[in-house]
Amino acid sequence: MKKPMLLALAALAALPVQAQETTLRLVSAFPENQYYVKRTVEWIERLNKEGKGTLQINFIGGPKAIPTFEVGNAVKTGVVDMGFSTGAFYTNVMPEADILKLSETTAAEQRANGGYDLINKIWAEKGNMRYVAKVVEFTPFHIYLNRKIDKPDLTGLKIRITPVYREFFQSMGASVMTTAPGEVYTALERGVIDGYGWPIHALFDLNWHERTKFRVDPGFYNAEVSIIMNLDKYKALPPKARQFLDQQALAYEKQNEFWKAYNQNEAKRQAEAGIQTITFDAATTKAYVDKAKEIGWAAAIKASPQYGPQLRKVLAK
Ligand code: 173
Repeated sequence: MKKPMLLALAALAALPVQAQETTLRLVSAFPENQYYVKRTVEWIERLNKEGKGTLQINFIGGPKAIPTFEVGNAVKTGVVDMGFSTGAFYTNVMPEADILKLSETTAAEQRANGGYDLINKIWAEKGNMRYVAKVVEFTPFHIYLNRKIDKPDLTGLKIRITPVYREFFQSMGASVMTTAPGEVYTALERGVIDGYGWPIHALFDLNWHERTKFRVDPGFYNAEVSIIMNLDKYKALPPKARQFLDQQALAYEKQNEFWKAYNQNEAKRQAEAGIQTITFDAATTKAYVDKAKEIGWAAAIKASPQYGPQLRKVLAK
């Protein structure tokens, strides 16, 4: 080998490994004290340990950094690289985002049946986003109330919502008010709302159990919480970093069975905290669950005549 070549090789070898390291900034649309967020921060810590020299994620914070309903746009425009959010929080980017709550197939099934690819096609086209992984599932939503009802009728009640619950709750006569999770405690405390829509879990993270008397059973839909990423940033990742991210995110998604036992325990904790369940007779219960689904898909297809029906094929059972 000629001397200049050797010198060039020596110079290459001396390059610090960090030269290829990419750092991505991630914000959470959920409050930082929510367990989801803590679990994701732990995932990031592990990723950062293994990703030295390849990929690092810098957790910026929660809604104090970027308000809940702005995280989607921040990811779309590249103000931040990544978001930890749910579709209902970024319907201002694309109405399709909220349709994922209607998933009856699992994230794993959606990876296999074309659903994950379809979601990514839509997210890329309409949101300039990569849908990296779903990390909360197997989690129904419920109505929580401070006034007792004996049938699925919310007439005269003011209920906090996000887009997840809008059409279903309105169909039961509720008057609705959209707020980020961070505003629910104060709204309950001040009596501004009589109840709220929320998953089976995470009441305790935000102390809402202190201000909640009833939960209506059964639940409906399937909470979806995921990691999303600016598409340009995703495409610009060095191949090794992208592979590493995909693999780490998929490993995280594969732990979703975790939520099954977690949710059972959360229901138990709610009972122990004195939250009473409201149930209906069998026929009313069936009508309630069927109506949630019917109204959800009708709204989805109205909001996205183009993609609603395609999503239904891969999400519904
Ligand atoms: O109620 C909500 O804030 C909401 O839409 C949601 C969605 C997924 C997980 C948790 C909450």
